[in-house]
Order: sequence, then structure tokens, then C-alpha cells
Amino acid sequence: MDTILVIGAGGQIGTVLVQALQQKFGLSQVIASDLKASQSFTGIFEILDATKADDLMSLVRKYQVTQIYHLAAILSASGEANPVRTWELNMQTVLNVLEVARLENVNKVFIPSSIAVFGPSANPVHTSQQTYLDPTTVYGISKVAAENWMQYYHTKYNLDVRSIRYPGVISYQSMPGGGTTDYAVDIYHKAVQGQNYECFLSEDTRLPMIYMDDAIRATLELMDADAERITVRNSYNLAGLSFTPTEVAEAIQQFFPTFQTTYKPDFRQQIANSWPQSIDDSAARRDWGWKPAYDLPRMTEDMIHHLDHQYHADLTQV
Ligand code: NAD
Ligand code: AKB
Repeated sequence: MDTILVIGAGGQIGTVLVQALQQKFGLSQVIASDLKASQSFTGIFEILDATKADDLMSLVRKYQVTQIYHLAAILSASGEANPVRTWELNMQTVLNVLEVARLENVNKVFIPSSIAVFGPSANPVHTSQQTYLDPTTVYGISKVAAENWMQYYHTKYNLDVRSIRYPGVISYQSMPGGGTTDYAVDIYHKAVQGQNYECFLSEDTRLPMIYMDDAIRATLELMDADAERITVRNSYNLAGLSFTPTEVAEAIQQFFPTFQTTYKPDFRQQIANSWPQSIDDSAARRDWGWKPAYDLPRMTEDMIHHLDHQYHADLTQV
């Protein structure tokens, strides 16, 4: 029976992934961990600072962990405020996870990468799996390095480490934590609260995104795939959908016709300009059958349905 450790479980993806893993493996088989305790978890929770290799090792031994999902990182926009700390945290935690997994014979490891690995030299349209990786952010640099470390641990030690280059993840269940794609969650919250939105990217900035349901399903499908089918050991490109702020605002106006967006680009615009507009994920489709389920209208309907319920339920509790 598998025992799963999720590191950085309190973040945007972790809060949703933990629930999916609990459903799949059982409540007693999933250990959620983060820097601070969170009220939102049912099941097992442990405080863990993943920069501390000994603490990570103790936890893996204590629960005889067989799979690790490592989600702790500082994202693109927050990372630019403190590049050295971002490099240290993003790299040290990845190295600790890989090394502990090797030493403790952990069966499978998942460490996400990001579209942030791409930079100005990559073709921005339908960006291919194998292309130039010249990121402009410290976050992107740390993800490229992490991809190379994953490849190294697989090649040298046969560690079964798997990865996806997530696009910007859009969710109603949890808030994003300091990325360049965060506007695409914020805009829905404002609309459902009856407010207009000031966007920090320009109206025509097209970026690759993915709905949380698709991102979680992709993660579980990759981790379920037979090892011999995995031909990419640095990180798989993954496509969900691509849109601009104008397009998402128009999709929201189908539900809230008076909703208005204004545009005031800040430092995140430069980051967004260096990223792809759309992604070629043919390797993921070929190797483990990836296919996204959500387009912009379907995602918008689902986001608004759930957020409407959340805000309405909150109001009735006041
Ligand atoms: P997040 O910022 O929402 O959550 C990260 C979590 O890690 C936080 O709960 C934080 O407390 C925790 N953490 C930070 N330092 C830690 C440490 N030293 N030890 C243990 N935990 C620590 O991030 P997210 O959006 O959930 O992203 C998860 C992963 O997916 C990251 O690797 C990120 O780069 C990647 N990713 C996310 C997106 C996205 O749009 N959310 C897109 C591409 C890639
Ligand atoms: C960010 O904007 O930094 C993240 C990502 C795409 O990695 N959402």
C-alpha cells in the first residue's frame, strides 16, 4: 500500500491535490505537510520545513513514505522581490527531496516545473517540448535547474521522478501564491463580488493556463502511467487553454454583463511577455494519453458557479 507525503500542501495546488490523493489512496495514507498548520486539512498533517533535510528524512522514515509530491516553491512574481532567497529555497528543497528519496528508496517522486522555464528565445506559439530554455526570472532559472536535477537523478540513480510544466493554474478552491498568472483567479473573485477589476497585465497578453481539475487529473494520470511509457524525465509540457485578459473578461460578461476591466500593467508584464502564449503538449498526449477537459466557457461557468456559492454561503454566515 502506498504512503504519500505532500510537501507544501497548504498552497494553491496542494490543498486540492491532498484531497484528490486522500480520495484515491485513503485518508490514513496521505501525510500533508507545510511550514504552518492549516485548519483546512482533515487527515494527517505534519509541520515540515523542506529546506531541513534531516527533518524530511525523519518524516519519510516515520511514515515509511513511498511517494513524495513536492510542491513548496517561491513563484515568479514573489521571487523577483528576493532572488537569492528564492534560489536557495527552490533549489535546496528540490535537492533534499531527490536525495532523501534516493537514500530511502522512495518509489515515485513528483516535482512540478512551470511554463516559466521558457524565455525570449523559445518560439512563443505552440512552444515545443525541446527548445531554448532562457528564463528571465529567478523562479524560471530554479525550475530549469530542478528539471536538470530530476533528469540526473533518474539517469544516475534510476529514481522514478516525474514532472509537468504546469501552465498558470486557475482554481476556485484556493488562492494563488505570488505568480504572474494570478490575475486569472483574482478576476473571477472580483466579478462574483459585484466589483470591477484592475488587471496588472495588458489586455492582449495571451498566456497558457489550466483549470485546477485538469491540473490535478494530469498529475494523477502521469503518476499512474507505467514507467516504461515515460520518455520525458526532465518535465512534460502540458496545455490546458490559452487566453488574454480581454477574452476572460468577455467570458465573465456572459454571466455579469456590466462587469468591467481596466488595465494597469506592472512589473509582471515583462515576465508575461517572456513566456509562451500556447504550448505543444504532444509528448504528454502520446506517452500517457493527456487530454484537457476545460475550455474557457466551461471553466468560466464552473468557476462562477462555485465562487457564487462560496460568497453566498459566507454572507449567510455573517
Ligand atoms: P503556493 O505558493 O500556493 O504554495 C507553496 C506552499 O509551499 C505554501 O503553502 C508554502 O507555505 C509552502 N512552503 C514554502 N516554503 C516551504 C518550505 N521551506 N518547506 C515546506 N513548505 C514550504 O504554490 P502552488 O501554486 O501551490 O505551486 C505548487 C508547485 O507548483 C510549485 O512548485 C510551483 O512552482 C508549481 N507551479 C504552480 C503553478 C500555479 O499556477 N499555481 C504553475 C506552474 C507551476
Ligand atoms: C506563476 O505565475 O509564477 C505560476 C507559474 C506559471 O509557474 N503561476
